[in-house]
Amino acid sequence: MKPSVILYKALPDALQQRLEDHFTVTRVNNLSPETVQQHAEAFADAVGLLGSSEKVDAALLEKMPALRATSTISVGYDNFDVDALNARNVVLMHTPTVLTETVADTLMALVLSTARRVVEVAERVKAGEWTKSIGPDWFGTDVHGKTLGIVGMGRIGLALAQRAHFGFNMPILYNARRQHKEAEERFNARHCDLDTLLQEADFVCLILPLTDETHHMIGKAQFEKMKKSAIFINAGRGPVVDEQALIAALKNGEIHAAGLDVFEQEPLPASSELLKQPNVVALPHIGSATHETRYNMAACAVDNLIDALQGKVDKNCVNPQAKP
Ligand code: 8YV
Repeated sequence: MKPSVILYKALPDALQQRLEDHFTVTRVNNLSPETVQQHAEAFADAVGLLGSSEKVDAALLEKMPALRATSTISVGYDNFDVDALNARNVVLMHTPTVLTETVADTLMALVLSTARRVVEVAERVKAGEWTKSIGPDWFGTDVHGKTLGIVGMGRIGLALAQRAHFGFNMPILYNARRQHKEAEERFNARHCDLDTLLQEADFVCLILPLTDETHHMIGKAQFEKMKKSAIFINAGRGPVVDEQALIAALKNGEIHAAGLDVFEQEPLPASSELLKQPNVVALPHIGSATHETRYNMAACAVDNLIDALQGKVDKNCVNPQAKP
């Protein structure tokens, strides 16, 4: 008999097959209490859990006494209660490397589209507003040669620094808990405290995970320190930013523009004030959303689950001490 797992996200056929080669798979649409109730026996028997974005907390783990490994199709895992997993010796696997370059591309897209007002002017062309010539009201600001501030120098920050340094000749400031030798040696990045970065950067790019420490780390006081010409970019997690303070900073002209892939509430409500600001580019959390990368993330997550349930937690494991 194959061990049982719960799958709560659609997988490409080949990956679903790979999973089924190893496990008896129960496919559910979500992890709501109703779904768990409906499939109570499968949840009780499952040794593995695979999917993304849903909350995995102590209440769910109560219903899954046999669980030994969870595998998320994402690098972020703020939706998991890691303490609750540790208390039950359940490992959590994630996909930290396969999406790095794609998310860095998305960050660069936000930098370019906000500075050059790509979305706004393209919409004006579609609306038939392009007459014979265009004037300064269509102009943006330069990206090349401007100072890029990166808050959070992890894998994605490093990939962004590479693009900015080689592709756009941008001086780079970064704020991180530790100095990053590679970023400094390869991309000439300069480590500094957050206030210095906020004061000096033309682009402030946030690529931080959501933790108790980073929640609302950027708020009114931080926006006040930024240049009036600063462009603020966030592609980490929405709640790292106090969104009301961001809206106020945009409305009051304390910063110039914002490019956002993540929000405090997702999906972003259509009534959000952010959508009323002409100088905001809002994306629907598509940082890693390319065909290639989403496939690779799902493949990595399937392999991670297979590995974890064979006791292999030497890579991609958040809490290897909870060895199953
Ligand atoms: C995922 C992400 O697309 O990996 C992450 O942490 O935010 C995105 O790449 C998202 O979690 C949905 O799977």
